[in-house]
Amino acid sequence: MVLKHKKIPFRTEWIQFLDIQKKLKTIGFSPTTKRPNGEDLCTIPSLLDPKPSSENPTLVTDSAAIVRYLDETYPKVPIFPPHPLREHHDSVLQELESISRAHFVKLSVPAIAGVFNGLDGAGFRDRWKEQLGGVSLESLLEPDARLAAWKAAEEGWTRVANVIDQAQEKEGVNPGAGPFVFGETPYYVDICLVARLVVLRRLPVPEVDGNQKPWEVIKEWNGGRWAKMVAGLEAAAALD
Ligand SMILES: N[C@@H](CCC(=O)N[C@@H](CS)C(=O)NCC(=O)O)C(=O)O
Repeated sequence: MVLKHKKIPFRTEWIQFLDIQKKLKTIGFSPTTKRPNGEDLCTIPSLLDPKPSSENPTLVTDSAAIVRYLDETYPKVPIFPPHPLREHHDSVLQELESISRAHFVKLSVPAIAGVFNGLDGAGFRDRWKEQLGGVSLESLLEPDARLAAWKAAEEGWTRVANVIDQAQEKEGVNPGAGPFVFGETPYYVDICLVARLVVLRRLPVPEVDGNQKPWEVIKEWNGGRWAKMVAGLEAAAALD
């Protein structure tokens, strides 16, 4: 989404989940992090920029590092707002990260597992069970767990909305000026918010209850602000 937003031409290479380690190591990417058992872990997204040359490309891994690299290397369309908005931008992002870890993972990750087939699906489920300290993705789909996750997600997004409202008030941003955190111009934080929402819209995320379609519910949260933000980024052509 950042590449699209910055209008940088790119090609996506899709990798089977169980091939990620081998493929990235072969290209020469360094591990991003460690697994709970201490082993090195290479992760996607990873970026290969044929710059300075295709024989000597720049390799960047980890989404935050990729975004920093793209903004420094291709500054024409900035992805971060100027100061003092930058501090508020980062506070909203931090709040989003905290709700993502706590709740989003419980809704979106089981749904992502649902679209994998065969061995890839099993590998993905095992990796997440390890990440979640032994909690299986199947157990997150139990009705009680699912309803608790939806309730927590709604509360979490309301916390994010409050942080945005406070930032807008402090900086004199007119909320009517546009659907994004700072009005009419989208920044990295808007892309991150929309990316989390679009997963919940596109994937077969188990429904809030038997009758409601998840996106129909999310659309109504916080006075419809998230639906407007998604539509705004769609209009800015940063989404498929
Ligand atoms: N901090 C990394 C996390 C990325 C991440 O966890 N990627 C997962 C897939 S969503 C991965 O590549 N896992 C490889 C594996 O488990 O083998 C980022 O934001 O880019």
